[in-house]
This record gives sequence, C-alpha cells and structure tokens, in this order.
Amino acid sequence: MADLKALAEAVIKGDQATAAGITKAALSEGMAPKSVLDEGLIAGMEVVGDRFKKNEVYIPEVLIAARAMKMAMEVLEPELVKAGVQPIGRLVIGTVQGDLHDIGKNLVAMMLKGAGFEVIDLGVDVSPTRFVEEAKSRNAQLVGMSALLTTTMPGMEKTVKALQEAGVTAKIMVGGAPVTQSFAEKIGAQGYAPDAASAVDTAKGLVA
Ligand code: B1M
Repeated sequence: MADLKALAEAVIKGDQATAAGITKAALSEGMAPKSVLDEGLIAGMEVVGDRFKKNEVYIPEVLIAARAMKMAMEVLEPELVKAGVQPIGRLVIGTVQGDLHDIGKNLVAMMLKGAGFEVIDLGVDVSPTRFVEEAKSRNAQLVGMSALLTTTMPGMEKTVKALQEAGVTAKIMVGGAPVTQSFAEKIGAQGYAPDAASAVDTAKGLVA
C-alpha cells in the first residue's frame, strides 16, 4: 500500500524521483487521486510553507520541494482531471508591465499550485490589457500581480483600474518587495501578501 506520509516527506525533502514513484504506485493501487493530492502532495507543501514562514527553511528548499511536487503533479494531473476534481480556485498571475523580475512570482505560483489552486501564469511584463483579457477568458476568481521595482508599481494601479473598467469581478492580490499592505489598499486590491507562504493564506481567504 503506497504511503502518503512518505509522499509528503518526499515533497518536503524535494526528492523528485520518490515523489513521482509513490504517486504512480498509489494510483496503480487504485487510491483516489484527491487523497494522493490532499494527504500527500498538499500536506507536504503545507509543511514547507509553514517552515518558510518561520524562517526554518529558505527559498532554495522551497524551490526544490516545489519541483518535486511538480514531478508528482505531472503523474497525478491527468487522473485528477478524469476524476473531475475541482481546484480550490482559479488564479491568473503575472509580473506587471515593464518588470522582468519573476523569481518571487514563480515561487508564489508554485505555492498556490501546491495548495490546490489552478494557476495560469502569464509571465513577466504583463500589460493591463493582457491581465483583463486573460482574467475574462479564463474566468479567473483571482488576479495576482507582482512588482519588484518602485517604477513598475504604478502598473498595478493601472491594472486594477483596467480590470474594474472591464467589469472583471475577480479579486485582486498584489505582492513583491516594494509593495505594502497600505499600497494594496490605496490602489483597491483586496489582498496583499509579503511572501509566498502568506500568499496561500491570502488567496484562500479571498476565494472563501
Ligand atoms: Co533587479 N532590482 N533589476 N534584477 N533585482 C532589484 C529588485 C533591486 C531592489 C536591486 C537593488 O537595487 N538593490 C532594484 C529595485 C530598486 C527599486 O526599484 N526599489 C532592482 C533594479 C534597479 C533592477 C534593474 C532596473 C537594474 C538595471 O538594469 N539597472 C533591472 C530591471 C529590469 C526590469 O525588470 N525591467 C533589474 C534586473 C534584474 C535581473 C534581470 C538581473 C534579475 C531578475 C531575474 C529574474 O527575476 N528572473 C534581478 C534580480 C535577481 C534582483 C534582486 C537581486 C533579487 C530579486 C529576487 O528575485 N528576490 C533584487 C534585489 C534584492 O531583492 N535583494 C533586485 C527573491 C524573491 C524570492 O523575492 O521577488 O521579493 P521577491 O518575492 C517574494 C515576495 O516579495 C513575495 O513573495 C516572494 C517569495 O517570498 N511576492 C509576492 C512576490 N510577488 C508576489 C505576488 C503576490 C504575493 C507575494 O501576490 C500576487
């Protein structure tokens, strides 16, 4: 019988081969894909997120864990689709126009995937128009924006306005080193998170 605690542990350690191997074994034994996701992969990423918040692990460990989760997800995803398992929310995320920094945004995207969100990553240098188009066409519940430059932060405000003008009802969350809670409130974003682990809590709160 595949051991889901060992699967969670493989994610925590970033052991890609073991994570993918236990996932395959669990599915071939007929285990429900949702249990493999919740009790194995998400459980493991939750531990990593908690340790990251407490500064017990750092960015490299989170990236390594996220890669192990990604390997296992490649095995699991087709089975989740077949089983009709719904994500807990759908989020469109990108780094705002003029800004090419994506390490933090990628980390946030990975943590949100790890928490069970469907994440549509638009990459970097994303214009307000593109955020609007993608949020609409993907029927997103959340729009996430990242900015690392003080000069690109105004792009967040422009995007919030463009989303509002287009009638997009998705909740908006923002983050990035120069971004603060008060800036988020000022531009009309409903959510702010200082780091990738808190971004999961913020996103869950916004779709609840
Ligand atoms: Co640039 N850069 N950079 N840079 N760069 C900074 C940001 C800077 C602070 C360095 C400095 O001067 N000390 C400075 C900005 C100053 C300012 O505006 N206040 C700066 C500058 C000036 C520039 C250029 C203009 C340099 C130049 O060309 N003259 C240029 C701009 C290019 C452009 O974007 N148009 C530039 C270029 C680059 C590189 C391409 C070389 C590279 C980016 C590579 C890449 O991302 N693929 C780079 C890097 C690596 C940095 C530093 C060193 C590191 C940024 C990073 O990845 N941090 C940075 C200095 C520093 O921070 N020490 C710097 C790690 C990452 C995990 O943290 O992104 O903050 P962070 O993400 C965190 C949180 O902020 C939060 O969660 C993440 C994980 O915990 N978070 C969110 C992020 N997004 C979120 C979204 C959310 C919620 C939370 O909800 C949606």
